[in-house]
Amino acid sequence: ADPPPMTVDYSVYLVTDSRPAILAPGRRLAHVVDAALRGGATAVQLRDKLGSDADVAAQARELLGLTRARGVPLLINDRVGVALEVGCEGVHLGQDDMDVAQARRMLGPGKIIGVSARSPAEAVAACDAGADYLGIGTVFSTTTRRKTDTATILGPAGVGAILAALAAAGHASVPTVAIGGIDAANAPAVLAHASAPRKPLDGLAVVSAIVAAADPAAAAARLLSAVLRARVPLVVERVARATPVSHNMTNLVVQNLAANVALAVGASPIMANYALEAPDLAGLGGALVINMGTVTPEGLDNFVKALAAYNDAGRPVVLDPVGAGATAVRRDAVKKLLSAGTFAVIKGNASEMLTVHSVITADDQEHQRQPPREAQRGVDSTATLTITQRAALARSIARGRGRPCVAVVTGVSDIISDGRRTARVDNGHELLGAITGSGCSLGTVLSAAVAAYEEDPFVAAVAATVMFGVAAEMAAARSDVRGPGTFVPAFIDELHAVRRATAERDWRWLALAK
Ligand code: 3NM
Ligand code: MG
Repeated sequence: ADPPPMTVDYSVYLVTDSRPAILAPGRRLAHVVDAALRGGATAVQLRDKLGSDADVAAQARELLGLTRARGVPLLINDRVGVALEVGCEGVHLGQDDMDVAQARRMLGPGKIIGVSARSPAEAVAACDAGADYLGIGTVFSTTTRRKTDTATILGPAGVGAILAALAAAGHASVPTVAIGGIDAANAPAVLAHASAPRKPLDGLAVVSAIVAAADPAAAAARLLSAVLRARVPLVVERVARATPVSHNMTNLVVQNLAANVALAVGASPIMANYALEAPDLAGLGGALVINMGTVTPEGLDNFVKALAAYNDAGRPVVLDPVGAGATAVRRDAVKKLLSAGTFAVIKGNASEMLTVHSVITADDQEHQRQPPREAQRGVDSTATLTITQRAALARSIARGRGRPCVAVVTGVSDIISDGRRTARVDNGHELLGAITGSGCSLGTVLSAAVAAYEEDPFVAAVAATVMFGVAAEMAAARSDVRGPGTFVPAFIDELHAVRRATAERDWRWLALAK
């Protein structure tokens, strides 16, 4: 039997175009695709209307080497025979191309067949015929396609109407991407206004926004961040509805703030540092936060036992390696914890994450016990890494050593990576750095999000980070907030307000999100 079609992440769907008007002369398509994949493109379609089948097949083989290395599907536009010949993951068919049934007969059930749809009728018909996903367009006028091809400018509202029709026809589960004139600037509007309540878009398909970009990796990353951001309300709502247990083994300083933050987002906090309770608590279906803010031999032993209990129960664990590089004891604690079990999320500032990284990559040799080059004072972040370096750090930790996780490197810009996708969150406020326990309570929000949104811990982590940062901005903007002291209660209020607004589908607060 053929394997089932791979599960595809359509978030950022790159469609190629090698014509000089789009792909600047002197640039190679493979380089652009490689950069886009690095930036976060999650699917690729080779679209070449001009070349011979042999040329397209050769190009496809080169791109397949890149996409396969990243677990991303490669589809070919129109030319079913070429897709069959090179063995890529599927095809994309326009309304004038081969019909779905015939393509299915040629390709078999294991391949992905996408179809372009310009109207509710075309969309429903394509799903009835067995399309695996739809490209809905043209959203905005674009010069990438000839004018005669893009007679139907749908606008975000027109896309929304097609989505609503799909839901009404029982096709809500067929993934959809919008295409045509989309870029990082208009992506938020497309995602907000083109999504019917019961049928949100699964992603954005772009040609020029990536292929013609000066920096295709950055362009793909910006698009990915926009798509992920649009999923934030989903996660916020899920946390509030599921009221997941957030079991915190944390330091004395932050217990109260972290528990209040958990309550504000709708989670159910349990502050319990005694590991013998962990098996019972793990059975409640929540998540555990291990916060190294206070390390003692007894504490570390409790961490290790609780980690095992949550791993055994298949429940997520968040590691907050507070002050990881500050002392040899803490560095050893990180080492012990990383070898004792698996973490769904590891969150720390750049200094802490540099230490985590050095522990993951160390060869267990004595010279590796030297403190990391990045000087550390107390638990404050002193590392001054560029965004690119932070992204590389997050990606490398996320890939781990056979133990993948979601890595969150906090800072003015927070970087989140699962090794395959990397997002940047610019929300937050400097007052978060002026109070104690803000980073620790982000760990608590992360735990609630990964517990409630298990299907994608990366999306959960992005949502938690956005929600946290947006609430800080809203609190800091309040006229009753005059400094760190008044900020704390306002911050808890605003986290709670985000949750309430989400329940009422009043997502104006998302406009704050950068
Ligand atoms: N298909 P850009 S619009 C390939 O409407 C394609 O089905 C469309 O290019 C459709 O992102 C389009 O540069 C071109 O606007 C999209
Ligand atoms: Mg076509």
